[in-house]
Amino acid sequence: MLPAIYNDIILEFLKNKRLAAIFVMYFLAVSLLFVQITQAFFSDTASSLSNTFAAAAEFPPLTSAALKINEFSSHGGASIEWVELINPTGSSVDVSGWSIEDNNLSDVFPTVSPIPPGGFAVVVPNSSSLSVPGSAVKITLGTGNIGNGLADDGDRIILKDASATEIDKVSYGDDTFIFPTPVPAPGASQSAARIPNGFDTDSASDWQIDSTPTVGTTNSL
Ligand SMILES: [Ca+2]
Ligand SMILES: [Ca+2]
Ligand SMILES: [Ca+2]
Repeated sequence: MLPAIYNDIILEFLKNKRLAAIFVMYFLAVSLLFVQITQAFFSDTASSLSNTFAAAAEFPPLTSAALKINEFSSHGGASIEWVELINPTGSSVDVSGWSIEDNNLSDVFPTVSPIPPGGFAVVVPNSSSLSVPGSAVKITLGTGNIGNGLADDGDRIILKDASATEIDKVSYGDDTFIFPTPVPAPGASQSAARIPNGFDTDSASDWQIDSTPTVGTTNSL
């Protein structure tokens, strides 16, 4: 039971519409003042007295300043292996003279067309008969395999620019050279792919096994 005085106030409220209107206006004014003081209304990042709210962490980085190794297929003989690169930048990138290496050897890229903004390239060994979409730049190595071949059980792939600066790298299977817990080794007809496309936090968790590889096109599962 409410004390009698509250009953009186409620009764007075119901009888007196003017008093009710004043109360509602007072409530709105206090609410607006609160929003103005705290700046905590419709804002991505705001401080509200002792609390801080940040929305930015929920959004992954969309682009990077450099090319990425975006997908690779390593299972089976060296002649059917391939490595996909993505250019997530807003400018064309000429990878002529860049190199790719595994746990054993480095191969220099021949002269090729620049990779357009948002475009793909596919690195294949000299003996490859892989069909690559016309929209992707095909980089056929003149020196045999990708390194000494990408081992099925585990290996590493390192991309370097023409100045031998490391641009991106990944290790998979039993090769812990780059990641302490490497990307799982793809099986027959599988690839390992960055999901989402081009996503890079320098962690093996950026990668997933894809049973329907997307050579030269956008990764998706
Ligand atoms: Ca292999
Ligand atoms: Ca190798
Ligand atoms: Ca792909």
